[in-house]
Amino acid sequence: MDQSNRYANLSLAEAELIAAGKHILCAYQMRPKPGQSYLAAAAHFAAESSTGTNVEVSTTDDFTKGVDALVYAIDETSEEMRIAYPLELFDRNVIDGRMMMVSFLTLTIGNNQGMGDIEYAKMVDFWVPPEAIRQFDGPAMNIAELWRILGRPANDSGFIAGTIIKPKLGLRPEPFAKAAYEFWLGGDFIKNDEPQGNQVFAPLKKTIALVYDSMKRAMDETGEAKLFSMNITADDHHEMLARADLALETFGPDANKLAFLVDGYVGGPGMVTTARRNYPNQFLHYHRAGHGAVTSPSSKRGYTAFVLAKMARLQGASGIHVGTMGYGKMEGGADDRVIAYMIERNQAQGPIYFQDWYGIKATTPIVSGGMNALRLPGFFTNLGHGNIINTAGGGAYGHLDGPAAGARSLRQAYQGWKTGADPVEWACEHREFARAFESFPDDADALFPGWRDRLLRASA
Ligand code: CAP
Ligand code: MG
Repeated sequence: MDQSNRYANLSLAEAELIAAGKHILCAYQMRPKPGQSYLAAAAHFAAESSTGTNVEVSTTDDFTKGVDALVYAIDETSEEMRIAYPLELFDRNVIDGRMMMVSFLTLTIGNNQGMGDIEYAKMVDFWVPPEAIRQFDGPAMNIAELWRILGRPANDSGFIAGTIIKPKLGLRPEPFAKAAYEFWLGGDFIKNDEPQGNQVFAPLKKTIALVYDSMKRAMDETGEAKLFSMNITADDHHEMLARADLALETFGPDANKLAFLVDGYVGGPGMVTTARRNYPNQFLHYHRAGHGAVTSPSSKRGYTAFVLAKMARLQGASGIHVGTMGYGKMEGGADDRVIAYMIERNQAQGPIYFQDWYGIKATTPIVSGGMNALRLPGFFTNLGHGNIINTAGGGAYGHLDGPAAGARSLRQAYQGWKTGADPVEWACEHREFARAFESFPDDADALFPGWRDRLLRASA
């Protein structure tokens, strides 16, 4: 059934929709199944994503039609489709009237992901009007709070050297806490790896107490504040709260040095909001494990990593993993810097829409995945700054001289980049950075050909 006379209006001007601010606009890459008219398939997509189904129903009235989602632009050649969703469509909390991310997803990336007449559709960008931005929680805090705790100015205070306790699983409490202590002797920030929690071989109650002891000893020995991002991911809301409360009680006077990590993609919007609303004084660390199932360029459905990050800022993530923009081990490319710009700036141009965030707090880019000191300089140059949290697991625990040296090599990589120094020259004067070349020789050969002769000459 061709519903384009109801669910499409190609005369709608995007600029007017933006000026009016009464719709959330979504841009998709969409291909209909063979034999379908592009516009008819798009209209059916909009119907299924708002007020309709595959047939007319007798209960529809004029009000219903007034809140139809409308296809307002299509380009069959580039397979682009843009839909305007009236704000009235989205569910609101009964407790405080605010909007919820799960409703945005249920409508815009819901049933429309499995329709019989749609080959595939993937959201590549969306635009949120001021009214809707005000209706989401947004971040309670971000890297500025962490810089303050680290004793730095709250603006433009640069790189936070972090790691992930590795191996990913299999450490009992004592070796886990030892690994944390050793990194903290040289670095700032440690996160649980995304699956680490309350495994039977590392009961959280014992582990978190030992981790806090490690933090205190490292702070005493270095004279520096340290940060720990603890995983509170769990199916049960009450389990999340139990883990967070246990950690806050354990850290006591150092509770401000505790961030809470949530595996936000697999956990879903509810889990993110549980952390955001119950612990607004803790940095909310959004780990996106699993996102590749929909965000990978090989996936033609779902939404992109850019869309995921934008949703995370609306929901109130203090920081979210943005990938390594082609410099690490995960999928991604240099242009992914737009993901960082969209979450850290008050205004930014996305792939389709220009978004003004109207002053809500930024979400901090967290850069992780195969990173080490050698890969950082190119990353910083591509991004244009180092106001990020970097978590390098292999890059710290794979350093030949141990985690503390690995941590120092990360810090030195940033310091060298800030000065504009040639990395190999910088290595001649900075031992831990130099030893990263020997720790990760394949990277060194690929990134800095001829480094051995230059380093060895300098040390001769
Ligand atoms: C990195 C990491 C991170 C991924 C997340 C891992 O470890 O801990 O979870 O990088 O990817 O488990 O692989 P390494 P992203 O530093 O040892 O690679 O940040 O792209 O979501
Ligand atoms: Mg991990």
